[in-house]
Amino acid sequence: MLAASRKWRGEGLALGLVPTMGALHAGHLSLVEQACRENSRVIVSIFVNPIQFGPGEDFERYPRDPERDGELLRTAGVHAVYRPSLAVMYPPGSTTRIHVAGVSEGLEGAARPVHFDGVATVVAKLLSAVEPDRAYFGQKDAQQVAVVKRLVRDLDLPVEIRVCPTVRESDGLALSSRNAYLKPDERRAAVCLSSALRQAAVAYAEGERDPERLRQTLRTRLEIEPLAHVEYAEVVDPRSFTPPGSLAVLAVRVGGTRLIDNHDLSKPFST
Ligand code: PAJ
Repeated sequence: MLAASRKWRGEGLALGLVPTMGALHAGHLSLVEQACRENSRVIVSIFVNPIQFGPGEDFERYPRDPERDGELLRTAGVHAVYRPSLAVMYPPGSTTRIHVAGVSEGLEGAARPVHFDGVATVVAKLLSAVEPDRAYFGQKDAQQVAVVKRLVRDLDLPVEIRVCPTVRESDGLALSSRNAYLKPDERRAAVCLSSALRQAAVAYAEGERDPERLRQTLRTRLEIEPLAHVEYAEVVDPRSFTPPGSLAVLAVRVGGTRLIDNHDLSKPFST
């Protein structure tokens, strides 16, 4: 366990953990703010986790800006930043991986086969190092939330998983470290994700429940955007990540950048 965690737990202080891969933006900071409201002490972890990136994905070029991240976290009032090295997280000979069967296998899991084993493994390790009372995750990565909740339940991990709403730009684009890859015309095209979710939420509010027609509403909006290539656009159950349900989930390539977004269609879409 981290020394800071041991001290604070010993003093009976409620401890929150916000796991991140750095390149922090207002989405991450909203998790930090909620954690600061709900706990006496907050630890943010920054670790670009190699095992959740597949071959040919963006591990090497993933944005890294440790100084700026540190400054933002100091200003936000975080009590400690945990930046484990690769050698601490995965010493030579460490081969164990956690596979959360079922919920991790469709959609993102199908598109990125090693991704959720890498996420589940690193989240379990971070929870074990920090032993927080609460850990904070963004709804932006809805399937990650479902995988982490299943992991915590199945392994009886003594932590409460808190889920925070998606923070968006004023035109609706969900904040993401990967938005930095978008060229100006791609940035304009990227609004098609939130726009598709908004249109599907309007259809749902008007009474549409047919999963195929809701799916078609999403696809029709995405496919009019020439720079966008749809990987998946589905309406699923938020726990199992299989149809039927009311959670619209999207993965779209805009130019060379893969973007994901989601929205619970039973709620109005607001930015
Ligand atoms: P990362 O992509 O850095 O995201 C850290 C946390 O911030 C995640 O819980 C993510 O859902 C949340 N987040 C990202 N964009 C957001 C937005 N626009 N609004 C609200 N929350 C947002 O997700 C990971 O890192 C990693 O997989 C990790 C959990 C750290 C394991 O390596």
